[in-house]
Amino acid sequence: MVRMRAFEDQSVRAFRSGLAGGYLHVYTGMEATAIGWLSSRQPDDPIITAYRDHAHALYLGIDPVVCMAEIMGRAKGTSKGKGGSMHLYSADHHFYGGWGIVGGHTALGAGLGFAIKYKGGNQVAHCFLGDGAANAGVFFEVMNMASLWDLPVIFIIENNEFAMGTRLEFHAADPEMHKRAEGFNMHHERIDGMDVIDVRRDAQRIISNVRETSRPALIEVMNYRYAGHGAADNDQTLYRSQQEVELAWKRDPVHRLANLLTEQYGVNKQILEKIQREAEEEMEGVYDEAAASPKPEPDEVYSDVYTDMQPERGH
Ligand SMILES: Cc1ncc(C[n+]2csc(CCOP(=O)(O)OP(=O)(O)O)c2C)c(N)n1
Repeated sequence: MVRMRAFEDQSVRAFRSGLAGGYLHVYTGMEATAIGWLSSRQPDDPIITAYRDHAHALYLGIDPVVCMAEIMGRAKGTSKGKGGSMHLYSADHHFYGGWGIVGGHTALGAGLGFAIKYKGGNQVAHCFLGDGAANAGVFFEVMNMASLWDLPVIFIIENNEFAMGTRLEFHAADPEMHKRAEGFNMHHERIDGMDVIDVRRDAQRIISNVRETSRPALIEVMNYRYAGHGAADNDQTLYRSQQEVELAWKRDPVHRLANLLTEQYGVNKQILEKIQREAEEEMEGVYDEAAASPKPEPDEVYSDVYTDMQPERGH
């Protein structure tokens, strides 16, 4: 968790220094969800998420330098520097993005589930989405098809209480979003996403059930977004108070785990401080290495595109 948070601090630094092109959204405060959930997956389970994707990529083992290089638009980035923060990707790590179109990737999540079933595998597809994305029309079609076709896919709504500049109560007719699965005859539940141990326990139970039955599920994980929507969201007073954010920090998953370790397992606080320091130093190094790495060659713009656009071929 502390590595992810330190990485996010450095990614914001990259954005503010003008080294990160495009937009950037951090996962700070939500770490227990990705870690608790992904620690319960089978290593070859396919994973897909939206644009708040740094933490998932790191947890799945993608080199932080390669992730930071992508954020900075460098040649060694996961997508050769063409995707940026929202488009981290690594098929080798079973990580299928990183998507910017809100809700659109849920159809790809169902597709990952379909592929598993078609090939007769025993994997489960994990599709993370935001609470705002759960309002997109496509998601209702996706839930219907996933259930109708018995796809082994879990839709994990990371409910951080906000969708860009609006709050849950203002955008969801029923703020208990997991209940939407009822209309599609699909298992659903809401779980606490601020305690990494609890998330892991719940995820293990839910994932093994989906793996056994090949029936999809909709899980709403409650957490909180501490930072603005994106790195350029500087005026949050339109949708929340400072006091609310301060209260949420009291539930911080990193502090919660630290308290558990010190109070129940007798771990020395100095050890935790050392881990924290090492994570910060590591990510400062990641920033420097990515910033020093080369930019893509101009010709690279023509590769990995759908059509043949080589200028020498007259297109
Ligand atoms: C189809 C589409 N509509 C609108 C947007 C603009 N947009 C970007 S993020 C966002 C809010 C999404 O909120 P949520 O799904 O809750 O994710 P969070 O940012 O909280 O992780 C919107 C509306 C978009 N990217 N795609």
